[in-house]
Amino acid sequence: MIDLPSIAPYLQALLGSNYRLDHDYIKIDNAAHANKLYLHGGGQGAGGATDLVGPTDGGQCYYRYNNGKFYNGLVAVGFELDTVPPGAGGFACVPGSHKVNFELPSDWKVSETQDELPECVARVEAEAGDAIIFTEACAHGTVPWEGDGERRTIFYKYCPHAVAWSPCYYNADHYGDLSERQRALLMPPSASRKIWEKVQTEQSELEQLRKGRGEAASIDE
Ligand SMILES: O=C(O)CCC(=O)C(=O)O
Repeated sequence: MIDLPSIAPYLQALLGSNYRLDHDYIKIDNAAHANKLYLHGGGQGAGGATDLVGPTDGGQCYYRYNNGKFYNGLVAVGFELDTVPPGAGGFACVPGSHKVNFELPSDWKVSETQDELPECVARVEAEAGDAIIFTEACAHGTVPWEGDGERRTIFYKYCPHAVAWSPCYYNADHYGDLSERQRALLMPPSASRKIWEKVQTEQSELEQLRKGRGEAASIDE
């Protein structure tokens, strides 16, 4: 799931070839969890000082297009496990907001019910099995759930290799049978993979040295 051939070309176009999986989670929307819509993210600091993802100066939620290439601080892939019919709820965003240079008006950001959604919000219907790919720089959120069943969504969030959102990193050794590409996607952040490999070698040399010292100390005792 983290490196599907049908998804990878989009991630490569939006993030360049050197990207990593930063974090993942599952979200369930149903009658018991029909949360209000809180539009968050937004390009060039549009989320503003009270943004849900933290006060944004445009730094972490950036979107840029230069010399024929896209640059994004975080790109999400949401796999819908259930069909989200029109009017039920689900993903929504403000198209084009990844390019705006000022904060969304605060009275647009929160909608307690679907009736309150501002006109600029586009809802996205989905069939079970669809993936919704979006840049976190686009103001987005979850429409309050008013459907019959429930919506279960798996999110994978990717960023450029030098960027980190989550304070926790994956350890590829904890997952069996990974391809080289999958292992590379799970690497902790660093400006280049070579730096990470060098640090790993130094760490294991250090551990060996420590072990050696420990053994020498217990012989002395
Ligand atoms: O429910 C959704 O698809 C929106 C999720 C969301 O806001 C996010 O992942 O930041």
